[in-house]
Amino acid sequence: MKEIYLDNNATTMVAAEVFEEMRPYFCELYGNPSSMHYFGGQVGKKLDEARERVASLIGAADPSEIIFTSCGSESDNAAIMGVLKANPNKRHIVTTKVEHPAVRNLCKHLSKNGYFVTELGVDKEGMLNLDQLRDVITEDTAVVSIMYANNETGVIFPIDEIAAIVKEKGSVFHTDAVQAVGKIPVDMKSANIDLLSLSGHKLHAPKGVAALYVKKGTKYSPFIIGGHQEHSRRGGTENVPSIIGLGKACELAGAGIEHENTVVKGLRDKLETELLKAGPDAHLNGHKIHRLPNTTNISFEFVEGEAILLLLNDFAVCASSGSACTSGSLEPSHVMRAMGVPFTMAHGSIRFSLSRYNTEADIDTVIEKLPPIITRLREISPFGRG
Ligand code: C6P
Repeated sequence: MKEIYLDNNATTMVAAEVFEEMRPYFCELYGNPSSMHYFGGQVGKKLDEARERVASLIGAADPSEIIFTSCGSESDNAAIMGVLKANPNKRHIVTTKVEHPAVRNLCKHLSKNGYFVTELGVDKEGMLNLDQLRDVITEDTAVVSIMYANNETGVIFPIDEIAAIVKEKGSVFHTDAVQAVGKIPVDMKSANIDLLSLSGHKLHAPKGVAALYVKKGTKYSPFIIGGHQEHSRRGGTENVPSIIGLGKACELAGAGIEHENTVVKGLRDKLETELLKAGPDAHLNGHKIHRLPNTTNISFEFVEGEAILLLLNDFAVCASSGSACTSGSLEPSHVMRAMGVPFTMAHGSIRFSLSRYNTEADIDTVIEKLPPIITRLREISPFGRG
């Protein structure tokens, strides 16, 4: 049985074109891009091309603003730590209650180590109150780190407005755009974003490669200290094949962004509309409009999300109950809690995240198979409704 993969916010398939572009850089063109000889030099040129392709996708003014890293989590850590190290007199960080653990747990760690962290809440649709943001930024605020789009619900924050507020208040703005880049247009020229994180495996590049954008002029100290790689902003020999893959994936994503926001969104909307018809106890989590085109998060009240996923497995349907790195936890996700989703709903929340490789037949299978699963589980529900 071929899998119906609807967990693309967890990770994506490497695109065939990406794999082909990477292939020569394992066994043939394996030189070190920092080497003086011609053999390394040709790899260095390909690295420059990848940097240009990443810069182009996010509208960076200059490719030198892109630093390659090992994962989205490293990009997030490097952004926050890099700004804190460069601004040692400031001790305040502003973030939100719905960030990915790469930001949230780092901020928790920092709050136990001499920093003061303000976590902004969200409303029941997962949206921020921008007046509150304006109120909490002080002269002591070293960095504001707010995600572009939420990995569990797909909710998109008004990043341009947020960046403008942070600028007006004189602080530095980082956004975790790991889920946004490649799915919606992201443009560094039109926004006052100082630092932005993205990750390869969310946009059909391999796992283990990512990038951090640092706008020219931003005070930043390297997080990984080592050699002169990445213009002395990230030590360590570059993961050449994967970076080349990331470059190609960014080129494909730029060309495919319209498809994402028409065809993929159309499939997502069909799935969502039909599943919400499954009964009055099915609810959408997150803002109906301000959302990534590929993501829907639906709660099936009085049913365990993990049980739904297990039964979907029988039909090779792959989805998730939240983010991959917290799966297996019995607690409702921090995102559902922050949105005030009641316990009986938060426990039955399922994230479906699509990609350009999904077909109408995939969606039709889920629409056919899922409602009877919900009915069956409700009959044996431990939550008192059957
Ligand atoms: N979220 C999810 O299932 P890595 O995996 O380190 O390249 O990226 C981490 C990361 C950072 N920020 C956001 C918004 C993310 O969604 C992720 C990865 C996956 O939601 C795996 S936990």
